[in-house]
Amino acid sequence: MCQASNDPSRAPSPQPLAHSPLTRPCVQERNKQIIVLGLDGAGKTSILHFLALNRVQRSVAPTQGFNAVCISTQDHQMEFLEIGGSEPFRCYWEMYLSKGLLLVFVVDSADHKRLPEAKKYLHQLIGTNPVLPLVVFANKQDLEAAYHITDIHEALALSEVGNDRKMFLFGTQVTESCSEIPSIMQDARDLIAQLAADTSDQA
Ligand code: G3D
Ligand code: MG
Repeated sequence: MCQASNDPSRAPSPQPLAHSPLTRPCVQERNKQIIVLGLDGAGKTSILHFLALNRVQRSVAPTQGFNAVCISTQDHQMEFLEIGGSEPFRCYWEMYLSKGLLLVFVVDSADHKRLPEAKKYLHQLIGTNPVLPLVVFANKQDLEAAYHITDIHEALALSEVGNDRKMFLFGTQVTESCSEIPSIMQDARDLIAQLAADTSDQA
């Protein structure tokens, strides 16, 4: 399915093949995307919907391809590009990451078995750029089996992401009990907006 080349200029155009009718790509921000990656089922789409709509959207279908979501804050408009996390889509990750402003990486904190796999992909990805900012969401913190963020930090070897990289880790949950956007989501959104603006200024 993936093209053989890793040359980003030859990467397929990021068509939002699957996005909720409630969320939309930005009109003009196409070349300034925040790339959202992580294994299938980690909660990438749920987090994006939550950040965009300030509420939980149930019945999220697995992302088949790309999911572009525009999120506006007071000062910024940000386009997030989620790429499907299942095997056939992972070979696209690196191509799009090379054009991204920063990487948002989502893990299911209760999926202990697949954390080594998530770690492997994460380190492959960030190995391609020593300064690309990284924001990790240790999601599904509501689940009883969820690892605490300190354990996620260790499981993903986040101390090894490089001294020149800005790296942040948030413990999150996207559940119906969140009637209002929790402050951690608000903080994450503000931080991502700031990082994206800084990286964009430097480009
Ligand atoms: P993905 O985009 O990373 O593939 P999704 O993941 O956002 O599609 O979410 C996969 C499943 O996990 C969805 O459930 C979603 O509702 C659920 N989920 C997402 N975030 C959380 C969370 O913080 N806590 C819990 N308990 N579940 C979460 P379904 O049942 O639709 O597969
Ligand atoms: Mg998805």
